[in-house]
Amino acid sequence: MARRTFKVVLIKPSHYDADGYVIQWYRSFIPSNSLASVHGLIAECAAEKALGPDVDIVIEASDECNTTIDIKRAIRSIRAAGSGFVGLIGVQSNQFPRALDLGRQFRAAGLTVVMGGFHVSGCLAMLPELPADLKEAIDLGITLYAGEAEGRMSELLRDIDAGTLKPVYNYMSDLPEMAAATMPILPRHLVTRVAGHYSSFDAGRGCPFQCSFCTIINVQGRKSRYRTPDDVEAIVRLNAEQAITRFFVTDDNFARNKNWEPILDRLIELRERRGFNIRLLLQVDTLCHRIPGFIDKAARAGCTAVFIGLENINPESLMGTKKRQNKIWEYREMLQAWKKVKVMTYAGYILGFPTDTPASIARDIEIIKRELPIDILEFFYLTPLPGSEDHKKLLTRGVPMDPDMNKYDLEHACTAHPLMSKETWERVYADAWTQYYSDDHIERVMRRAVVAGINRTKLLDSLIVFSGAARIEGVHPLQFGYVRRKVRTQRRSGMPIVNPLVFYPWRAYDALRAAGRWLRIALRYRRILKRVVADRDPLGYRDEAMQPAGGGADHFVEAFADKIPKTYGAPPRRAAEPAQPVMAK
Ligand code: B12
Ligand code: SF4
Repeated sequence: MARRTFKVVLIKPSHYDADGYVIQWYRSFIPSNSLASVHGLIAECAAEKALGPDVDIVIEASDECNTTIDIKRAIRSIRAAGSGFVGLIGVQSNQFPRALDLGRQFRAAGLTVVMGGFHVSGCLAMLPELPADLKEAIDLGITLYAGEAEGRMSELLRDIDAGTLKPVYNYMSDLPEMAAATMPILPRHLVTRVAGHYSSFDAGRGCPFQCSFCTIINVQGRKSRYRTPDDVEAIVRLNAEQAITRFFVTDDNFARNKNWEPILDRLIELRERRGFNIRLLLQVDTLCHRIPGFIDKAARAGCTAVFIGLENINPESLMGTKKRQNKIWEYREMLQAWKKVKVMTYAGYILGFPTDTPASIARDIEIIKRELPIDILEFFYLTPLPGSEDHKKLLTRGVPMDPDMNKYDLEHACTAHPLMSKETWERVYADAWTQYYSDDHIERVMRRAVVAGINRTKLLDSLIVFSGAARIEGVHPLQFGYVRRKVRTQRRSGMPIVNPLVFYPWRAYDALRAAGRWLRIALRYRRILKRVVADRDPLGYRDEAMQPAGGGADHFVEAFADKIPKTYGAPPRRAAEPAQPVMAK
């Protein structure tokens, strides 16, 4: 039989900005683990000759956050091969409209298109019937893939090749084992499109907690599944062969991965005995400091930064969303424990819990600045993400939610708030960034970092990005990248393609204005750092957040004393001091 090629074009879609242009950068900030996972699975099918010995499976993968997709070229390449398909990878709800626009163009050219990711999986997991947007995709002839593809990718490829593809594949009730699962891996030329050349892997999936705003538990399950230390070592070695040793470990809560210790031990061994220059970004919970040895081992394994879902400091809000595991009286100790091992902390903070008001939010941010030694704070709207319990409840009760999925990016108000109008909530979100990233607080964070011995240049870069992304570029830092691109012809369907004579002058002005604003922030923060370092005794700096936890020093615990639940280890419940609203400066 003659040899033939089966061409696979994998695209991780981005989403649209307010003007309808694709959010895209010359270099993105964080790698896509969904793309690495699906790429790894198809590369395995290629190596195993899943479509027969005479068929070469050829993959071309792109992350739209850092690459402009040449749709015509992709169509030509699949047509030239004679067989193949387009995979729309890891499509989140906010990326669904963009994914649909891409899918529509490939379907118009008669190509096979398969879409997977959290929007499809979350909707199929939680909703009694397919929502209208998923029905639209099926009507266009796009196949929907719900659930994880480990152990079953070759089946899909064979269906495509044989022309027996189904409209929907639903594996939501069959979560694959992670031990010895296929490795997520991307070739070096794709990893280098991410700033700092970070790649990614998930050492486990699933989370035991039950936060009502979270989709993860309903898609990946509440039982943790995890890779073995051998698997993780193999992923690290495979990447190291292509000179990649920095990783974002995407477990939503690595501290709850039952294999965390042997995995970290193995990474420590690679780092300390075998000379691997490993760097890790981890996501952890607020109780990780209670796990003996966890923080020390994470630091020794190369962890330089952690993402922590702080979510809120008001116990009432945390209880309301079933985030019972977050105990505010532990926050300071936990943050100090990371500081002690020189690891930078990024904390997520959600705005718009039912009891939040502009005054309470402003007060709480001021308390955080003063009393918690957080380096970077990032804000999100409380959002009913499809796939979450919150979304399902609102839908069942008929509560209106924004029908535009492009807005489900945690940067838009998607449903009504009981105490704040949409406009007020939006103002509160914008003000939160300004309030936290005030110059006096930047100085405070840098002073604390100098005392802790945290890498100053890295911290300065992060402070610049997190301070400017939402305010200058209008995008959340998690979607940020370096050097913004806006492609005139890749606009949201239904929005007009602007005449080049209008578009390019507008774009030049837009880019120059943003560059000027970035430069101003960068210079200002550099001056602050210089001042901090030039201080006569920078190591002698002390403030409230650096005082030992407990012992009457954490005033914010007192402020919320009457709301603290009666659980084990909680400080005694008593009437709270009436908290004075502190307005943003
Ligand atoms: C790492 C991560 C990021 C990274 C990288 C994105 C990525 N997808 O890799 C960054 C930091 C950039 C990011 C950003 C955001 N993220 Co995010 N992120 C995650 C996280 C923690 C892990 C993603 C992952 O790697 N999962 C593992 C992979 C393997 O699972 P998967 O994508 O479902 O893919 C499997 C299957 O679905 C299937 N599959 C997927 N695609 C395809 C395609 C085909 C053809 C086939 C056959 C199969 C298939 O096979 C895969 C392997 O089994 C998830 C939570 C989670 N636990 O998954 C949130 C999550 C995906 N993010 C979410 C959100 C909301 C965002 C943001 C909007 C804001 C934010 N606060 O994080 C931004 C969006 C910006 C952007 N451009 O992506 C939500 C999405 C919810 C939803 N309903 O859409 C999640 C679920 C977390 C949550 N809060 O609930 N994120
Ligand atoms: S928000 Fe985090 S801690 Fe809560 S259920 Fe989801 S993954 Fe687990």
